[in-house]
Amino acid sequence: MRAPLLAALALVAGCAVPQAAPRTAALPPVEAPWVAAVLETRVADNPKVDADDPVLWRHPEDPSRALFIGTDKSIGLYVHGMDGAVRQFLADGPMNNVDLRPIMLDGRPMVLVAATERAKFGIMTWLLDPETLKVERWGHLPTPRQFGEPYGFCMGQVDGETLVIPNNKKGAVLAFAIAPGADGKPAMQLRHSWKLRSQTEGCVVNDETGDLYVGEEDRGIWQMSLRRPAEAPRSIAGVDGRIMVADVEGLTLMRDAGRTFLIASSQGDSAFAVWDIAGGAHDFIGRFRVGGGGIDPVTQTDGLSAWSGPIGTYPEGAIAVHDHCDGDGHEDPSDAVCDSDAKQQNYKLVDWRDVKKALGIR
Ligand SMILES: [Ca+2]
Ligand SMILES: [Ca+2]
Ligand SMILES: [Ca+2]
Ligand SMILES: [Ca+2]
Repeated sequence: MRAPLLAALALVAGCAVPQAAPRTAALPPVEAPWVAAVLETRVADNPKVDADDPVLWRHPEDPSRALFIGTDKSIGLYVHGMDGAVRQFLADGPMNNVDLRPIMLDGRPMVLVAATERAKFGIMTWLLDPETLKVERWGHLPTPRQFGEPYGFCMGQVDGETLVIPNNKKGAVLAFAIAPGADGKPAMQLRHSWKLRSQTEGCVVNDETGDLYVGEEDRGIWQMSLRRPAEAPRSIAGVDGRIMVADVEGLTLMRDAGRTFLIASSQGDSAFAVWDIAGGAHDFIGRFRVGGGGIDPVTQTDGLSAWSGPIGTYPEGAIAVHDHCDGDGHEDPSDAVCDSDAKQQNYKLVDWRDVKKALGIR
């Protein structure tokens, strides 16, 4: 496995660098209406939660059985119930981004949860049992030494293979196939690699099309193909100060009535941008912010995760978003100042119907 891996990493270094993302003249940011969060996460015994990236999940047959998992960049992984309270904490080291996909293990349906691990440099994996809703450690998979600290992360399932996709602060993106090894522990093999110019982080896979979307924090959003990995990355949206204000952070997909929406965190102005990507087009729909309704506003938004269709008490879907500073709800939503040193970072949950209403999506 070592020789092909080294060859693949050499390929990463020599891979064609895509053209610069388009930049437009200095126009003001596109208006972003406020959407109130429905609830937020709470960690009663840790005032310094260093939240970064969430992922939502629900039982395939029972939408009321749902979870809300979030990384803590300093200490591990929190599993929340849909009321925001902590169900489980896994002290498995500093985690950056998290994602999940269903897998079969010994003939049983399980959910593979995985996150980039920042201390030992690798991918930490857990198994979520859909019947007990318990998350248990599965194993740590080191990423190649030359890759350095794995940073952003997402997963995909394309043509029968489950993929774990870490990226790093130099813009290298690696896609590994992951499966149980002979010992029952996870094993992974490098499949594809790409190289963008600068720091990448947020990413998401459209399992239906095999498209991978990666955020290059200072430059914009790129689309690569897991089915045609030799194709050069294509620019979907540049950091233009209007729709996207650096950094580009989390990326997620929401499917609704035959349409697929790409949603991105515009961290620089604490907003979220939405595109309709059905049929390979990327039509900009609008932007929104999260705040109001008695829950403090989301600022310096980082990771996010959408669940399409019924989950918990949300009949059409929900979006979990990171907030860098959890206030008491009495803030002026237009005031982005919040003393994050004194506050916990947390995750807010938004009802997709409220986003649709705000953006006029029918
Ligand atoms: Ca970042
Ligand atoms: Ca982040
Ligand atoms: Ca806040
Ligand atoms: Ca709050």
